[in-house]
Amino acid sequence: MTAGTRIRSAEVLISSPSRNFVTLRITTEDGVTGLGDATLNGRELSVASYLQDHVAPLLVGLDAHRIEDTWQLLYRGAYWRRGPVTMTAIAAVDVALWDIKAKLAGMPLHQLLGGASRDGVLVYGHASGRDLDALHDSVRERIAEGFHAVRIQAAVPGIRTVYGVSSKPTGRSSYEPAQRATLAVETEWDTDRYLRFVPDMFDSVRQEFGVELPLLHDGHHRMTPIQAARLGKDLEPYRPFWLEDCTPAENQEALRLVRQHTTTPLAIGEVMNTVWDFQTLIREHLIDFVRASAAHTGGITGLRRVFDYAALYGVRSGSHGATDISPVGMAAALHLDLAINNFGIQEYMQHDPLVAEVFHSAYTFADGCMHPGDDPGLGVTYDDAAADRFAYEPAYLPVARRVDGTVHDW
Ligand code: GCO
Ligand code: MG
Repeated sequence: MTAGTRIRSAEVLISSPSRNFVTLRITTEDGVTGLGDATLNGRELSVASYLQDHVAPLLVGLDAHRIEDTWQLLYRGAYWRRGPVTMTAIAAVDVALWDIKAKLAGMPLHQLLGGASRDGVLVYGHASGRDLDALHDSVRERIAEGFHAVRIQAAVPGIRTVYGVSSKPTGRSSYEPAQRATLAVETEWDTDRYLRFVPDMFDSVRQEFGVELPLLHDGHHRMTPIQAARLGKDLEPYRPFWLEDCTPAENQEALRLVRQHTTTPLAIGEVMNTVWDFQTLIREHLIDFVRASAAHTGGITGLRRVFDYAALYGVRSGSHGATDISPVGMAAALHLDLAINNFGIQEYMQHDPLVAEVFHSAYTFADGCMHPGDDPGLGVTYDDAAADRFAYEPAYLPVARRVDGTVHDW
């Protein structure tokens, strides 16, 4: 090992340009820096502490080039395996080390992952509305911005507030699930109303925008398997690109039931953290798209493992790209998306413009597709001075209760 590539420091950076982000910066003896996204929405400080108190001291002095070995050291060496806090922390280290390696190679990261398999990465944007007219307006906005695929969510008549729907009439940055507050906001839930409404929503959007526009929808873990099977069947005439997180899929076997009843493509995985969480889902062909993110699934190393396993079974990628994935996490996803063969689609929810004051990223969006850019490494830099202007503020994801008061999956 050359002394210059030893890790000199690992700093945890917290900033809140419109929302909270936790970022890890690793610096080598020679002063080469790498960034990793360590943001776990609504539980940010737990990962910050995990990194600061337990991981950073272990990293100092290690060779920054030894990515796989460091991954194994942090995964096996903790004894306590898996879980979102651990895997987000490991992800941050892993992505920062890939950033460093690619910078040292003088190449954009995707070159180290095998090079580009495509010219650009198809992304989907978010459309939502408090009623169907507002949803149509929102779809129109996304199309005007250049999106070729759109996720549709709308308020369900009879339910006060619901996941995925903006509190403002239109606008891309108007929906941010995490609310800055010391207590979680409570939303309402009624599955029967939802199941009756969603096919009507698809019908109205298909009538307005035709059959060709790829449409996606997020069920956000709120259905039982038989309810999900019902919805999947009801949506078949509208040919959704996918139905996302139809059930709380940590019960992987439950998806057998859904699958027996519907050919609607299924996407699952934004709350999963390792390849083990996908083992049955992939091996039994129970899903069509892996929804995980590099930021929560052990980084480039962890997510690549999932994608390569998925490729054996014809399952494609569909990485999580909500606003709680920082530009660093987004860049990591885009480099992987560009390189792998079994890419499907990438979520691009678009950050508030304030985020670009702290994170300067090389990635671009045009004509429905994104590209990570050709800067060496990830192509993202962190502006410390700007970050200092946005202090951390406690924020929580909402919780949901059924109409009788019972806690439900949000
Ligand atoms: C999505 C997600 C997000 C999550 C958020 C939680 O598909 O974009 O479901 O909206 O709710 O990332 O932190
Ligand atoms: Mg989702």
